Amino acid sequence: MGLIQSWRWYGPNDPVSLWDIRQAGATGVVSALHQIPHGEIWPKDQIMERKKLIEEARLNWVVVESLPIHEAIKTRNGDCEKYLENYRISLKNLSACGLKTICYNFMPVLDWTRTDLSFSLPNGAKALRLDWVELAYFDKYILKRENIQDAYSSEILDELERRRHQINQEKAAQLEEIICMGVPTEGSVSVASLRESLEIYKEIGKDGLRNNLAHFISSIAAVCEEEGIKMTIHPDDPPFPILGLPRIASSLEDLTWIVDAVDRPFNGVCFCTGSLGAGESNDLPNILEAVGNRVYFAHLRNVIKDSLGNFYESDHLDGDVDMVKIMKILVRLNQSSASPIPFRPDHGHQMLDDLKKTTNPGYSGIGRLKGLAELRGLEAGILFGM
Ligand code: DNO
Repeated sequence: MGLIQSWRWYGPNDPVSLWDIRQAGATGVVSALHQIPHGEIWPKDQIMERKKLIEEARLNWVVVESLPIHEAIKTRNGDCEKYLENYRISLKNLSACGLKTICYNFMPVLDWTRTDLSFSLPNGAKALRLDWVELAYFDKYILKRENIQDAYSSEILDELERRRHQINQEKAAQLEEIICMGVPTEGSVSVASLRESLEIYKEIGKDGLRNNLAHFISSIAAVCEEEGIKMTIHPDDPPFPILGLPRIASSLEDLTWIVDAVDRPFNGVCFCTGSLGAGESNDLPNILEAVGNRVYFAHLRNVIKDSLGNFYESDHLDGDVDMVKIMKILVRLNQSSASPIPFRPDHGHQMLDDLKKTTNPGYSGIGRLKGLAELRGLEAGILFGM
């Protein structure tokens, strides 16, 4: 039994079509109803409509990514119970439509964060990149957060002083747009609301956020177990506290804390090699071995870091993540899993004809096709050699 080779599809507005996905060789689709505001109930008819579109192209909707967690749940404010109830209803509706694997994240306010969405590689392709100096620039001069010196190394702060005059207004506006962007189709946050959220999360801190996550998982446990749903938490991307926001899904210690907090099989992990791979001290094969029996979904991509911790997204098989080792472990986990584990090439370079197109950042067709082709070749080679 092989892994399910999958592909993220943003829905009918995605410039990459379902037929492109079929041509790329994926069989599974990972999708979400991005048009529904965070926290609102996903109605059965809209879920079925999406499912029908996917099945008409003879593909299977294998993972819901994401069923987003409303901020009221993350911060456990007065509206928390209302949104938990909505979440449970959405889960039941998804399950009634046959959707049983759900991906979510518990990152405060912002989903993944980068500072450059078109970093030029030596071969002319473009990649996503995070530059700590640019992030510190946003933090200090746009967000205007005070006392940021503890949040960055002295090398980064020195570099910031050296480089800050090179960052003109246009570059600063671009940085603000990129950092405040969440999932493109779900809208951005404003700097003002980000400031307010920072205050709220300062009070909550890491322990508070962990407790709120445990509360969330416990509150959906009964529904997940009745319905046979598997929840998979996506790691923090990048796996460091950014802009003073607490992080709780960044390391081996975090992920084991999460699976132990509600020690039931439904409480699982989306193993994202690119997110975890950006962490200096993360040993990915070790993490995958440790939480492997709870990994029900994988995002496979690679990163190359420099000595300051800056990183860019590299070719899927070529970077700091030992993808061969990871794939070997995944193939083994898959052999002992009750149902096949879906993986998707997570992000791809903007390359060839896609350099002339606008796609969702990281989600070009050709770059991901290349990633999928390499990854499925790797899997086949491992299976063949077994
Ligand atoms: C980025 C994605 C994330 C991911 C969510 C899961 O490209 O990996 O946006 O979908 O964090 O909730």
